[in-house]
Amino acid sequence: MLQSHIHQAPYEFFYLRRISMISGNRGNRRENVAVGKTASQSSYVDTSISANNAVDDNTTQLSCILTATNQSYTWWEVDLGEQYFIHEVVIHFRTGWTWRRNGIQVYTSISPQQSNNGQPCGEQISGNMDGSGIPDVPTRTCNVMGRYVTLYQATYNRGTCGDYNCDGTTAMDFCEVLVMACTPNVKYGANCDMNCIQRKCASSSASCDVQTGNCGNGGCRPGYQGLDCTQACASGVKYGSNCIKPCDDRHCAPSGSYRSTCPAATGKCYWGCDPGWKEDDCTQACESGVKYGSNCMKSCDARHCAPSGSDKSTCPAATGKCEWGCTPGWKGDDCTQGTNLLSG
Ligand SMILES: [Ca+2]
Repeated sequence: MLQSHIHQAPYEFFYLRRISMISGNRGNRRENVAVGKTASQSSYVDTSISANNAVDDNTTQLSCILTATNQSYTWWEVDLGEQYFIHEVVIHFRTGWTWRRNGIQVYTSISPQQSNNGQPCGEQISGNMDGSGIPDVPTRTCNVMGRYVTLYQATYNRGTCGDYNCDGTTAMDFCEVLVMACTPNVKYGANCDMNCIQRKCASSSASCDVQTGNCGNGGCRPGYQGLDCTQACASGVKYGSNCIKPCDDRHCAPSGSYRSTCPAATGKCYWGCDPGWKEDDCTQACESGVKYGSNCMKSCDARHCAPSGSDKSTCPAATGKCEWGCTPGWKGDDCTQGTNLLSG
């Protein structure tokens, strides 16, 4: 079997060695975070064919890797340099060497593995030992945080051509491994299809959790809720930041028979507040004994209430009504109308 490798090398590697120096289209797949990272592998047939050929942004047949044949297992691993929320891994196999596919398992991990101990991404690449039934570009879904991506192969394979060229054993032979991750602070979600910029976070500089889009402690802009603040408040039911304020808790003044609507952001009452309440959403009571009336515009001290003995009248927030009537010269429930003015 060793003999066959020696014969095999010139035939198989001429193109790989020559083309591996050609640079790829770096930068045009912003979410493939494997491009340009550092790869290693368990064994080589020719060490001049770099493990990095599978992360050089060239998916063609002209820049590939090959682990050695006649091993009990082989692995290839890329270090992404930092942790990413890895959505999926896409493998571009060499199309002429299909018997080096069956049984490969994709793993992710936080620390280097170089084995089969990582977190599996979906099912094994599986079909027949000659590779029939296995696509040229399979995809495996991970949806997990990871820094390392490992392809591991311990399945003995063989092609059907009948000579040494069809020895597969546990060798792997692929041209590119794409590690599709959400671009940090740009996209989020399992499919990387959510845009951080479309969230309604309270702070424009809020972080963007790569899995959930969580806006962080700052919460949501008024009128929105949810971890990623993309869900509007239930119309006419809740309002405000994170939609925690019930519309029914407001004390809006009606306009005739019309009740105010409940704007999701502010909850503002269109026609002001019921007497005894203030602020745009009429949820704050007048300061007790100091102000009263609609929107708390009237001062308790400006009334001319008659005392009862040494007791001064209280100041009901809604009406400001004097309990024991007015001092001479004044009238009205809150004793703010001068009788002299009317008689003059
Ligand atoms: Ca490549």
